[in-house]
Amino acid sequence: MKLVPHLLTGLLAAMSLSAQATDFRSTDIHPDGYPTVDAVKYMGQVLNKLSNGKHSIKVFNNSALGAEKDTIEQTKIGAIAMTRVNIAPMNNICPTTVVPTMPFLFRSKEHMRAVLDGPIGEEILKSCEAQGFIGLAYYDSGARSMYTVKKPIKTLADAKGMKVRVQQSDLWVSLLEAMGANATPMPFGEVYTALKTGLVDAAENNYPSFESSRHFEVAKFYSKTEHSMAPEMLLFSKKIWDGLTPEDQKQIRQAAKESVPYMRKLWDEREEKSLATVKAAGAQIIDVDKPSFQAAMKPVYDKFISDAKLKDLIKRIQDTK
Ligand code: BDP
Repeated sequence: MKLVPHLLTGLLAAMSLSAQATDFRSTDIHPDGYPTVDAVKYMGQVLNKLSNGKHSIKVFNNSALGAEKDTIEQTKIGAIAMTRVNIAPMNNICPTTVVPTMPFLFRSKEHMRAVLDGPIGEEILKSCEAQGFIGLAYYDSGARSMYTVKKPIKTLADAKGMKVRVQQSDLWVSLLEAMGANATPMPFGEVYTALKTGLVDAAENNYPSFESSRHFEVAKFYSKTEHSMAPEMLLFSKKIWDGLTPEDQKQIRQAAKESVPYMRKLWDEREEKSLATVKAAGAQIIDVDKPSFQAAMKPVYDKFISDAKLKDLIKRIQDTK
């Protein structure tokens, strides 16, 4: 008779433990070995340690659960716990995310990191909560530049009339239109075929994505416009978050933060490696007349940095040393 209550208590304890212990599902469009994917895996290890084995993260990479627009939606409704995406597909959803996406805003990698690590970065992450996302961290994404199939871009005039793939964001459409190009928004996974079949003449990205996606095989002219340093974001589902204990939440935040320096180290190494790989494969790295591109961006600022709050954020970023 005495055994029964003990058994029951043990059983109940086991049940409640297993009800709380979670393997959080996270997504990425990149393959294994890409810095974003490996950094989220690392975050999972840190979380597992911090939670004494209670929590871990399972990464579904290679667009296994869909393109970024889809995984953002799945995160919002709580079908998945976390998604690592570029900030661009959040532009239409969470208005302040246009700020770090703006063309020629950051002066350098160091400037970008200083801004995103500080109160401005925090403020922008926080602003996505109202739309159902807990912004945990930013990851690096380097500088994005144009690459073309047929002829190199050297000046702004060369971009005129080109069909250019962009991310699914109104800001990105305007940015390319300001260069005189025709913007075609589409998911990353479709770009290789679009370049190969001539559906688009060009795309734009950083070295690691240009290399890892093998776009360099079809678009050999990489023109260093370095027009945006739109970072990556780590977004957690608010719906799932609200059901976690404050302790869980603290551990997840800490694990995400700890994965940032790890990611940056991988990123810096990968940028160099990717550049070497594409060059060895015959890609041409071309210097451009950058001021002509910069000067063309005024309409993009006029259109997207319209209210006082966004103007203030831009000013504070420019003033950050
Ligand atoms: C890469 C980002 C990825 C985006 C992709 C794109 O890492 O999140 O999906 O660009 O252009 O640099 O869509």
